[in-house]
Amino acid sequence: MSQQTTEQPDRHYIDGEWTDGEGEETFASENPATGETLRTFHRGTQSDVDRALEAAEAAQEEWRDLSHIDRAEFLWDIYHELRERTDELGEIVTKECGKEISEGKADVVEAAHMVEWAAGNARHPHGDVVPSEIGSKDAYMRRKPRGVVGCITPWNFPVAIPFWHMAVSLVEGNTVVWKPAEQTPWCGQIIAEMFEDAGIPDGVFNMVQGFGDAGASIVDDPRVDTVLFTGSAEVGQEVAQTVAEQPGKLAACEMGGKNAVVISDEADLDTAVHSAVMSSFKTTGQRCVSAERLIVHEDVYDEFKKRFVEIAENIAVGDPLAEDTFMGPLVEGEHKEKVLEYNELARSEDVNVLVDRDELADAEVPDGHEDGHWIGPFVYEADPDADLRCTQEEVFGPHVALMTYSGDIEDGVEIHNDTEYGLAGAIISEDYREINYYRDNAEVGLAYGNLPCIGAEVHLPFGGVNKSGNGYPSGREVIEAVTERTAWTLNNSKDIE
Ligand code: TXE
Repeated sequence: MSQQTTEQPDRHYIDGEWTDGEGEETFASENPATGETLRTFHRGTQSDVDRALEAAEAAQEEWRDLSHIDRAEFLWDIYHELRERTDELGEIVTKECGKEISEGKADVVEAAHMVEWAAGNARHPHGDVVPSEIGSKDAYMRRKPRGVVGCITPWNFPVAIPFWHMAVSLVEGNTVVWKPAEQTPWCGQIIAEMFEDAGIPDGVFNMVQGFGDAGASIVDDPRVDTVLFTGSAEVGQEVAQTVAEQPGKLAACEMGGKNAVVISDEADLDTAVHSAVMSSFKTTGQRCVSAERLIVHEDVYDEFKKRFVEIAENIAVGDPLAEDTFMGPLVEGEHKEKVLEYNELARSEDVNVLVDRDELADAEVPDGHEDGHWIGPFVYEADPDADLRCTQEEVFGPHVALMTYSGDIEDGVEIHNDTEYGLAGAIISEDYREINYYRDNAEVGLAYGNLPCIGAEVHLPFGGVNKSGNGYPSGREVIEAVTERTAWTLNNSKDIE
């Protein structure tokens, strides 16, 4: 890995070369647990994006002419590197985005899974042979690459999500221009180094570091055939609108949620408490599938509340590199402000606060970490019939509403679906009829039964419904956004039909 001195900020990777780019500005990546500057980077401009797109277009023809299997070879090298360097890279993920160390490593492992799946898929069938209406004809569907794919990724899975976007795109024969999140450029740097080490041909993979303006330049540019975006609902909607104005261009966006776990009176309470704690507090609530609403049947509510609150009061917040830490810091100061504002909003909306660890006691903050972006769980009871912003808007932190329902599972699922989002949700119940009802009626793209509302398997689709997204920028379905389908019919007889 390249070493950095403060005089030499890290660069963009464009057309097989490291470049400072055209801009004057640099920016820093910060360790959210300590506030220390980790590395500095050149900030990408529109002209850097322009050069990257030019390179990606120029590399298109040769890259698409390679076989899937040859293209996958580059990815296999990266797969092995991700596996061999999991501990080292996991530590960098933790240092840069603050998630606790086992999650930092899991981020790298998930990236390896995605790369393995995409590269392995090169040897699998890539279309359909279908019967023709006419006996003498062969009819089948072929896939072709769309061309240039623009990838815009967030900070919360800074290694896994970029590979979710890029691995399938590349194996299918597209070239890529990628902008990592501005909070996690070091992870971006390492991924670009991996592509360089794997010897990927010039221009096939390009990375421009920077902020939303560089992202917008990618989205706007007519040379981009598909945009893959994971991030906020606001930016995702902008991306979808811009792309809709350019005929022939596609966008697949995944934009978070206001996810819920329904806990039935038929639930095993140990499973329920474990699932709720993992769903709400893992990654300090900063997963797109994290649950901010727990909808509990009134018959088991008191017992559930007692156990959940006790854990939330005592959950270990601290140095994410320490093995006994459950929750690391929030990713940055600005994000902490946002979460605190939502906690304040909840108080002003007259909810009944049960756990309030907004400002951690000084004693809880580890030595040398006074400038970290610490926060503890905030848990409250809310009326599901009240129209509250705090139970409707995504907070992206350890901010959890407990709500009750009475009657049947239908009532619980009605509250579960009462949000504009639709990414993920879970049901905890021992009654298979309730589970089936939930599976068929929950308005989400990812549904979990008797499991925490977290986790993803790369060979499943990953995406939401309603305000949570359109298309699937991740998981196996990404192939639909990055390939064209040709319906091919071939006449095998001498008669012209
Ligand atoms: O997202 P942004 P941020 C949610 C979560 C979080 C909020 C804001 O609620 O609190 O979003 O997070 C790039 N055109 N999620 O600020 O701004 C940006 O540079 C093109 C949920 O990180 O959407 C970054 O690379 N690109 C989510 C990426 O978009 C633009 C995970 C995401 O940034 C752009 C992260 C523009 N106009 C946050 N503006 C999930 N789905 O899990 C910014 N970007």
